[in-house]
Amino acid sequence: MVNRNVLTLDEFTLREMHAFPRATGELAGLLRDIGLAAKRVNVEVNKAGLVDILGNTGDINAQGEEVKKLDEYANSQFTGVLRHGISCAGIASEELDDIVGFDNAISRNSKYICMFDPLDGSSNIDVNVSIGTIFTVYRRVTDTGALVKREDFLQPGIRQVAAGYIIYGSSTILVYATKRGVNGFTLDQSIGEFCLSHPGIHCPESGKIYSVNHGNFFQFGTRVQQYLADCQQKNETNGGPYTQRYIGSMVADVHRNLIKGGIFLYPGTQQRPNGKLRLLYECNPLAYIIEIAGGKATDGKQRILEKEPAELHERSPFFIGSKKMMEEFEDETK
Ligand code: P6P
Repeated sequence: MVNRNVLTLDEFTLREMHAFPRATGELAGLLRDIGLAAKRVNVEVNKAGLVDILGNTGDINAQGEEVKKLDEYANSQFTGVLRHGISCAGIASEELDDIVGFDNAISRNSKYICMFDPLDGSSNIDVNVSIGTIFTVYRRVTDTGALVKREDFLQPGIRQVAAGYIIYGSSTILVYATKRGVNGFTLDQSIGEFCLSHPGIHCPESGKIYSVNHGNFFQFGTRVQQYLADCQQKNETNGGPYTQRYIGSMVADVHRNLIKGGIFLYPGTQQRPNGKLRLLYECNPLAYIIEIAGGKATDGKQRILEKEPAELHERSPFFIGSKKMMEEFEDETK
């Protein structure tokens, strides 16, 4: 018997709103819009193998990467619901070269902006491996009434109002954080609603999983190489043994570590000193979530959330995970 007393995402965001007497409902509305787009993307991801939506569009995105058809579809869905909602003044996306201001009276007067990677891990689409969406919400810093500007987006991660991700996998889960906590909602296909399945997520202080692409090992700095070698030498006498897990979809790797404990590493290399991952709409949202859940996230030198972004699509080395594992990593690599 399914428990129908479980809160849906909409019910939960409205209940959270009551905790803030001056809340206008805009954030709750924005999160509901994100949930709607996620349900539409989920339908296409689930049947991607059956319809002609796999593969590439032939276009190249802002990152110089081939745009998969599902990437483009996901981008259009998240952009569309936010443009037609009442809570978002503009967006930035991994799939778009520049910011997009929503030029209508309601949107221009909205106080939030949203940034997202509409489909992270898209190289896994064609082989049925979990993929995800990552999103973040900020208050705009320019005056409402006018179109948003780049400074509304180039804000440090500590100013995030909310951040979250959706994983389209064995089940579809939406996890989002505000300063009040991290909560997970699993899609109940029978009623078409995200239902509260993981209330109050806390990242275990420690763990035994490390997640890295070992194929890049000889391109990493010597301190990171030494840390990874130490991970492989862990045993029952020194806090191990550790297990190495790497899915190739960061959302899935980070979600597993958030629930079970662990560390995810995407270091810089000689060729790419700032690594591969995007600060604004990949690193910052996941760093916000992990910190609210009790974990840590750095670029190897400083707290991710304190980095002052200079460019919309700038990259950052990324180390994120359980508090004690991150402290051990920092001790070993400083
Ligand atoms: P590599 C997917 O393309 C992604 O952005 C992350 O989701 C993932 O963790 C990483 O890149 C995988 O990159 O270089 O290990 O294949």
